[in-house]
Amino acid sequence: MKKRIVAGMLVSLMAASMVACGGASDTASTDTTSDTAAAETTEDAGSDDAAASGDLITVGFAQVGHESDWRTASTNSVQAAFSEENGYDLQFVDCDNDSATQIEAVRQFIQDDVDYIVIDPIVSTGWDTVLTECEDAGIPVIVIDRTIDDSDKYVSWVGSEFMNEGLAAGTWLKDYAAAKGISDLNILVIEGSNGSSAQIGRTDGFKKIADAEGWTILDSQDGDFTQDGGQQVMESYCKSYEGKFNVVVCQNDNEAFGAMDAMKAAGVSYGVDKDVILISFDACKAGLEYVESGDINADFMCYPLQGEYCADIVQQLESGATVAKQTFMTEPWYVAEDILSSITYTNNAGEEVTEDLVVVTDAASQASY
Ligand code: GZL
Repeated sequence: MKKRIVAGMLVSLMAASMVACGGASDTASTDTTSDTAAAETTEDAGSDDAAASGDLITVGFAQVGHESDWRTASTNSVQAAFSEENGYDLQFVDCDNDSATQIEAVRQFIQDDVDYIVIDPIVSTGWDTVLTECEDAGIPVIVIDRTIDDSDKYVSWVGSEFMNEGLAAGTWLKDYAAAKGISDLNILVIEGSNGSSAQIGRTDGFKKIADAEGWTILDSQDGDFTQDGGQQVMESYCKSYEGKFNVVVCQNDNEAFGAMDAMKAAGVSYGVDKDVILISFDACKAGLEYVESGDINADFMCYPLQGEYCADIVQQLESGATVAKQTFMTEPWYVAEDILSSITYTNNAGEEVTEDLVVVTDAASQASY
């Protein structure tokens, strides 16, 4: 029986708002695999009488850090979903982009005997040992956002298909350059935090198109998903590749903000019909405002508001339902100009997909996170 903190006030758990297994909203789709074992594990936790007693469900959340606008939106989403009035006692740890700190946080959650553990893994490997410890302790683990690639000892994952984000960006650049009559593409990439599944997927997806098209990627360095990182890498690029590049790919908006500052200081223009085509990922509000102004040519959304999906999974487990092993966010691709209406590419599942491009309006940028 898991220890639960009796609520200071009568709490109404979210069972009624629970999403049935396989249910998908307009920003998510689930795969067919499900995980019954975890539901049984949770039933063993005595969840049947918890709701009756109004106990809070204790959730330990080991968050990547606070490196970007995306991360802030992600943290706010999880904290809102796992609030006390929603029936939770959320133990939140900002792991400051440090993997050792993150593993330590998970071990502390085990010692604290929380009911559930939520992890946004800074890097995708090095997880099997501590996930085995969670399994041995009978604590279900839910992974959000980035993926864990060296262990499947978790109940469910909610996040994005990063490879498709990279494939979409490369496909858009191919079609955009053709439409603009630009035949020679010399590309600089500012990658996200090395070893994160977001960095791996966006890098590999974009490179697949680049290799197929014979593009030259002059350099690809780690900007750590931060504005400072993007600025420092771009300052170095402006010196090393002065006059030799006409495309910059930043693997998140905060890196793009830093890269813009560096290019401006170096006298390099960027955006629609400028020296450099600027591509970004995340599509946060500030990023889309730059797309709307034409400073960023295209911004590939990565949807951060995953807290409600994660809480729905907890509620499904609390009620003994089976849960989908994976829930994918569905994400629009934003562009500054309406010269292309859609892109068609073979996605990471081997399916040929055609996806609309969204020309950013004030409504779209202000509606973003
Ligand atoms: C992607 C997420 C990445 C964002 C960055 O899902 O993990 O980390 O793209 C964030 O903005 O820092």
